[in-house]
Amino acid sequence: DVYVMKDVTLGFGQALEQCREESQLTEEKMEEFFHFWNDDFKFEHRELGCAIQCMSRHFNLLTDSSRMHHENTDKFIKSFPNGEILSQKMIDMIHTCEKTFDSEPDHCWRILRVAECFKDACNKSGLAPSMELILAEFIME
Ligand code: BOM
Repeated sequence: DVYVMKDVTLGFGQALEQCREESQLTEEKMEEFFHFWNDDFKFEHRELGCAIQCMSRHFNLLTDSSRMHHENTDKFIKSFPNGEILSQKMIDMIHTCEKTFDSEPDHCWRILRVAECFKDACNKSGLAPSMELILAEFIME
């Protein structure tokens, strides 16, 4: 559900700082990863795709061909509270998106398209956490 998605996103976002420089993602292009779920979040900078690739690598979620590593992604999602209720669904959605954009040879661009497709799929299935929910995390701290 949306609470699990919130936790997984925020966990994944922990790698942003390490990856920002390597991906040449300026603060101007993206402030914070939790904006990912904002309705007006833009999927237009190739550097964002490179940053998501770097963040995925940080958690060992990619294969040698920069596709999702299913087993490691399953373990990663299940490392969050109640992750097991969402793991297979998320993996299926990401994999379906990967197949749609498989002909894109540039890893950064392909991953950017996959991320956008994943977000759309989450919105359609009611799994996207609202920004209110994400921000509540920071207010409660
Ligand atoms: O083909 C490469 C697969 C990489 C796809 C990454 C899509 C995810 C976008 C970022 C949102 C992340 C929230 C949680 C990710 C858990 C895997």
